[in-house]
Amino acid sequence: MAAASAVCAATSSLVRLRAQPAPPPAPPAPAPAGPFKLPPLAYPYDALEPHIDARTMEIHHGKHHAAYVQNLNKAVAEFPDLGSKSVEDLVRDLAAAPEKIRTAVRNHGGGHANHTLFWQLLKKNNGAGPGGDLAKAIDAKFGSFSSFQQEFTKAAMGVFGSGWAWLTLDGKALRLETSANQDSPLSQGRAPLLALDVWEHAYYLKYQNRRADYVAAFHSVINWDAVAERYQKLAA
Ligand code: MN3
Repeated sequence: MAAASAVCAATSSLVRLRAQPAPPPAPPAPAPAGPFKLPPLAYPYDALEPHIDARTMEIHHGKHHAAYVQNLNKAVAEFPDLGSKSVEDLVRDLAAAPEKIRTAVRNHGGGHANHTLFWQLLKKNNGAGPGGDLAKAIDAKFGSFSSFQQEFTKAAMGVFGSGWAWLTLDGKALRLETSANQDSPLSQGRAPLLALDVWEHAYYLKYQNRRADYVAAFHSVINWDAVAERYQKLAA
């Protein structure tokens, strides 16, 4: 027995010698510090179920939006003056951004601004539409709320590839428009009231290629109170 133990001990010290314990995994690189921050969602990831699923919200906010913020911070790192501007101001005046980072500001600044707004406009509405002055303006522009819904859906379906559908203010007039990639109507001098992300990352987990189903579901999670509040403030 003693001999067997000795062999065992010798073997295990050999094993210890040969197989050094693996070093602990390196901690993930800390996100580079920067002036722009990922705003927390004001509701849980599952708040929009079943229309927009929790897993999509978690990845969309925690990975995709976070990446836009991170890449924007990287872009502005050598231009500290830009960090004192709001992301909306950066996107509103792309020409003012140094040429070297103008495309990054357009893409990642746009991505940050667009998503920040998008999250604020989502809430299960149980079929309720807009009220007040916005309702009147929608009726005046589109004929009726249901015509607006159809037109908005058509616009969202018409975005080829990745982009956004928007209800914006052009001066004081409502306007339906779309943009490619992360381009924002802010860069065109217009104020976004309602935004719909039609990048596949916004819906693929639940809807795969069925953008029409996602756009139909979106109408159930528009926070019309928030949109009406924007209209009140921006069209005043
Ligand atoms: Mn997105």
